[in-house]
Amino acid sequence: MDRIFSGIQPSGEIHIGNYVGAIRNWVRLVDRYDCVYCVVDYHAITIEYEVALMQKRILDTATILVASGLTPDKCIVVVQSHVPEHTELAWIFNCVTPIGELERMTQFKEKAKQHRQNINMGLLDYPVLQAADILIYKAGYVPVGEDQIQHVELSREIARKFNVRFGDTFPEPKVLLSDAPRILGTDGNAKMSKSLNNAIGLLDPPEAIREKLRTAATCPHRQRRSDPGHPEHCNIFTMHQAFSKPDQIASIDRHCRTAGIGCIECKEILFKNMVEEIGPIQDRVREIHKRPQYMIEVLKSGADRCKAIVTEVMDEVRTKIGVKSEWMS
Ligand code: AQP
Repeated sequence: MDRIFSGIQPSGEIHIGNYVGAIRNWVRLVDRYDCVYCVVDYHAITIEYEVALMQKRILDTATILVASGLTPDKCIVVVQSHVPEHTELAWIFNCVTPIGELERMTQFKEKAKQHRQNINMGLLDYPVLQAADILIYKAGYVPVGEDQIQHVELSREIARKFNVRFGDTFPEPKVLLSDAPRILGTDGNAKMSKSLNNAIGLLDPPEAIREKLRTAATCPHRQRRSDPGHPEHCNIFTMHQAFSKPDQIASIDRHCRTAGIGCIECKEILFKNMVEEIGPIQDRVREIHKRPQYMIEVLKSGADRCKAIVTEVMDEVRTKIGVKSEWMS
């Protein structure tokens, strides 16, 4: 089976953009691929964060993955810092990655604007660590949201540069997009993000979700109930495409265009469908919380299973780049 790798940062509350853009797709892939899904905590320290909250965020993020269906019988769930070989390989990749490639990354430019007081090397180097995360498992496919396409393309380039310099070692990983690769925030402007105040949390209680949807931006061209809407310009419609059934989507599309349905009614249908889908995940999170030892076992066994893979790959890499001293083993 081909291998898949993807990661998620424990940088805040996981939201429905993370869910439909990544996690739900990850679940759909476990039967066809050998999957490694990672809570990328070393990526999350590239921005300001609360040290005291980090352990909880790591566990909460991993719990959501398992509760969404990524159970250890189907895939590996692991924490990045539990497998230090990721950062070792990132250092080696640093030495084949041109700085200019990193400076042109859209996410770096955006994060640098967002965090002007803390533009650190980690922020610039983020995609190199991401390339190491993927390539240390020799993963062929990386299921991500649209915002991560550029980074996965850079991992292909890093793999190519390493292979040319040191001999064929790594595959060139390909992006797998979900059917909802870009969900905007409730502001209808920016990508839904953990760090912007525009997200619907996957674990938000139903009433909080209803309230966030009530005030969420809709089609900007529709000012009054009687105005025909343009679903292609409406983030609520994008969310319908992610959460509603095909016949409902078609009906909303038709009735919105003719002003046959108002935004309030449209949002209520979305609310019901959203809660129907994420409610069972919230229930499973509550169940897992009753057995805290369970997540510890999942993550310890995840790290053990990854160790077996990465030890072999790092041995090959150290040999190829000429730093392996036989007399040390
Ligand atoms: N709005 C989104 N729509 C679709 N997919 C999304 N993803 C993130 N936001 C959306 C996808 O979720 C996966 C995990 O993302 P991440 O946590 O590693 O980092 P991110 O993309 O930076 O997510 P956030 O929420 O925007 O976090 P912050 O605010 O901390 O930067 C990825 O596959 C991503 O594409």
